[in-house]
Amino acid sequence: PLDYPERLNAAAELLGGGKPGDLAVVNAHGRWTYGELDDFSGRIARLLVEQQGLIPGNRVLLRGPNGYTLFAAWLGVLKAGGICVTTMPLLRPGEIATVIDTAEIAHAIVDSRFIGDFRAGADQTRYIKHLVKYDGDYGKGELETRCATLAPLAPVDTGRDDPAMVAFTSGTTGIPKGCIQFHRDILAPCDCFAATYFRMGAGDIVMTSAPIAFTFGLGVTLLFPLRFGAAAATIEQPSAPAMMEAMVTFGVTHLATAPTAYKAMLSQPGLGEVLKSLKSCLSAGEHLPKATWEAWKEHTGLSIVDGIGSTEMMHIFISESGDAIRPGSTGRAVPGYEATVLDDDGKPLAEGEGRLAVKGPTGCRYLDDRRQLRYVEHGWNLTGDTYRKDAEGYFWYVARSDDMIVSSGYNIGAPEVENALIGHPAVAECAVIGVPCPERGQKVKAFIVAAANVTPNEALISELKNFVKATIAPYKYPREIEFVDALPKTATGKLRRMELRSR
Ligand code: 3SK
Repeated sequence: PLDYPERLNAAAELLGGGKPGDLAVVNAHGRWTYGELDDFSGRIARLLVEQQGLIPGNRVLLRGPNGYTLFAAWLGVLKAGGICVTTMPLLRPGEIATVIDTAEIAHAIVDSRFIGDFRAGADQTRYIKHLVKYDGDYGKGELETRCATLAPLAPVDTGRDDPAMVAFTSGTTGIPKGCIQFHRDILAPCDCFAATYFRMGAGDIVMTSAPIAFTFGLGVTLLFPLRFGAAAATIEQPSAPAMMEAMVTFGVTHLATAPTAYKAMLSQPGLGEVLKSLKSCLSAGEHLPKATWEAWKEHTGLSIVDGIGSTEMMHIFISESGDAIRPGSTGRAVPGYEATVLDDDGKPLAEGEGRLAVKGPTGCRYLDDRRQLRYVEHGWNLTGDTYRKDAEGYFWYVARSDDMIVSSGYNIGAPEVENALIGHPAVAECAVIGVPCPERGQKVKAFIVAAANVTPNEALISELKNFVKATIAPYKYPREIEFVDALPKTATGKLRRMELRSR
C-alpha cells in the first residue's frame, strides 16, 4: 500500500476517499459533504495562490479549534502546494512568534476568536505578510466572503517527497522543534496504522479531543475519516461530558482520546447512551494504565486500542487490537514499522528493557535543528521512552527515559507508581516524580487530583500508600503525597513532569 505514485497531492488523494454527496464533517453548526469540502478547499487554494502570491513550498500558519473551516483551510493549503503549520489553539504570543520565525511563515489563516495572541506573536516577527480571518464554522467570516466568487483551484502537481506540513512539538520541556512531513507521510499512518487497528468506512463517524495541530488529532479526525470515506464529528471544548453529549447527538462510532478521558467518562452518567453507537476506541498521547483498560472493558465491553506515536514519526508505530491486545502492553510494531529496544551501547536486544527505537515509512526530519542528531541514530528513531520488549514482540511501557527514579539503589519507573495509584477510586489523575532525599538519594512523590466528591485527608494518604504497597513492590510506594487541583500539562495533554520537579 505504500507504493505511492511519484506525483502525489495528499489533499486530492484524501478527498477522493468518499463520494461527493457523503458526509465529511458534522458539528453543532452544520453538516458538510465531501463535495463541499473539496469545493471550499479549492477556493481557499485559489485565494492563497492568486490573491496572496503563494508559491509551492511557502508555509501557511493555521490557528483555530477543530471544525469544517479549519479542515478546509488545511486541505486548501496542500492543494495550493503550500506547507501547513497548524498551531495549538492554546499557544501564547511568544510561542507563536517562535513558530513563525522558525518556519519563516508569511501567510496565516486564523479563527477570529484566536486573533489576539496571534497578532501579539506576529508583531514580534517580520515574516507574516498575509492574514485572513474566519469566524469558526459560522460561515460569515472574511475567508468565506473572499472565497465566495472564486472558482476552486485544481490541486497543484506536488511530489510524494515534497514537504506538506511542519508539526511543532514542544515535548515536555525545551524549545519547540518543527517536524517536516511529506505528502506521502500524510497517507502512511492511514495505510499502516488505521487500516490495521482503527478501521472505519462509509457511515462511520469519528470524534477526538485532540486538536489537528497535534498529529494524533490530525490523523484520527481528518486523515483517517477522509482516507476511508468516513466522517468527523468535531467539538471545540472536549471535556468528558461534552464529548459524551456530542457522541450521542452525532452517533459517533469511533472515539480517539487520552487515557484520562476514558477514566473520566467512566464516572459520568449516560455512558449507556454513548454505547448505542460506539464500536471502536483508541487511546494515545500518554501511557494507558492497565486498570483503566480493564475498567473500560468491564463497563462497556469494548477493548481500547492503545498506541504510541510521536510527532516526529507522524503517528502511531506500536499498537494492537482485538484479541491480540495484552492489557498493559502498548502492543507490537505496526505493519510497515520495525521496533526494538537498544541497550546502553546502542545494540538492539531480542528481548529485555532498553531505549525504544523505531524505523519505518515515516521518520524524524527536524526543521533546522541539531537535536536531529540525537533523535536519529544509525537509522533508528529514538523516541525518549524506555520499554521492555518480550519474547513475542510485545512492548511494555516502563517510563520516559528521564522518568526513572533511583531510590535506595532501586530503579522505579514513575508511570508504574502512577498506574498503581490510578486504580484507586479516589484518584482522578496523578503524577509521580523523584524528589531529593538525604537517606535514599531520591524518594517517590505523588501529586494527586482527587476524584469528584473526595476530600483529601491524612487517612486517605495512608490508604493510598497502602494501596500502592499492595499493588506493586512495596519499595515503590510514594513516601510523599500532595493533593493538587490540576496537573501541569503541555498543549497536547502530556504531563509536564519538569514543572513538578521544579516546584
Ligand atoms: O503521543 C503519542 O503517542 C502520539 C500518537 C500519535 C501521533 C502523535 C503522537 C505524539
